[in-house]
Amino acid sequence: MTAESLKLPPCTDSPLFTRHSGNPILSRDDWPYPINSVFNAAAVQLVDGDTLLLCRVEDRTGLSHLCAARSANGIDGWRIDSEPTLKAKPREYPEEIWGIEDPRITYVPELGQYAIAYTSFARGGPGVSLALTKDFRSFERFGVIMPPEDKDAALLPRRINGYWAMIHRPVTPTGAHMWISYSPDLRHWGSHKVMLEARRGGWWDANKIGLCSPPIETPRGWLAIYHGVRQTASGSIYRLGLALFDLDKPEVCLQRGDSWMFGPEAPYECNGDVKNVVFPCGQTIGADGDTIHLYYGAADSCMAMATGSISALLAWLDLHSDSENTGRL
Ligand code: BMA
Repeated sequence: MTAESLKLPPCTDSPLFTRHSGNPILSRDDWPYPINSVFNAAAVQLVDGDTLLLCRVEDRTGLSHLCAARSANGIDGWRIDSEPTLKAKPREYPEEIWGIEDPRITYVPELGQYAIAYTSFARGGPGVSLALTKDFRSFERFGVIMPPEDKDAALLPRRINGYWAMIHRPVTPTGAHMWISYSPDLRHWGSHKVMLEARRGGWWDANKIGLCSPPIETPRGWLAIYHGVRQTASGSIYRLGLALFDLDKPEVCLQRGDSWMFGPEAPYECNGDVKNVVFPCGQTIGADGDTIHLYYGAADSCMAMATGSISALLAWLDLHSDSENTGRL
């Protein structure tokens, strides 16, 4: 039963993101080859101004690969690669035998390359793999950098105190929390630290949390949109929350929103292969340096876009912080 089918008015107390009127912006009917669904795309603005979405595409075997779609305005006129852009290579990388999923892209100025952190899926469960690319046509693959069970990873765009920093979401006996790990070379990872914990109990983000799009660097800190999962008698609900982390010590949470600020309400978010899911893996920032174009998978079936503002998100955090659950206590 959705808000739509109950004829409830849409929730109006969270106007932080406005859905594009043309949503969904990409769905399986747009694809140049037969697929089941397209969702959970990474996003980046290329130097020529095009928006590139690196989409998770599930074919009709049920397994996923990644496929690039480019557009001049980030909304329509998508030029979609005629075949998969990045596919599992299970002979070389057996940890990808069940496909690759949910990428996040970070442009790394020091390397002059894009880093793609993605989920590789195999019998041992999901793990985090890494690849570098200059052009989204050829890729340098690093294989698994965080063993199962782990996912929802993104690289920070610059070194922190000399080390690369990767946010990820391992599942440990204490739960599914966000961690950060450091590396001198992008291959060997250590100094693992918990960044943010699932809140448990009745909270909207009680059961699992994970990073959405790569964090946005602001003068006040790394601004991170994360997903929170609440398990209910009729399934999981995936909603979005906000947290701010220290620029020089990103494992330190400075502020964490109390309520969710975006959740499944539109029909394409409430109905699909997996109901009640909004799942962003990327955003682009407008020329004003403030507007966020948030790209998100909806109901594990299609891609949608919503627009927000960095300054409005920071102002909201000041009004809605939950000081007891930043992780600093
Ligand atoms: C998560 C991931 C996402 C998916 C979501 C909802 O665990 O697997 O790819 O969108 O579940 O099914």
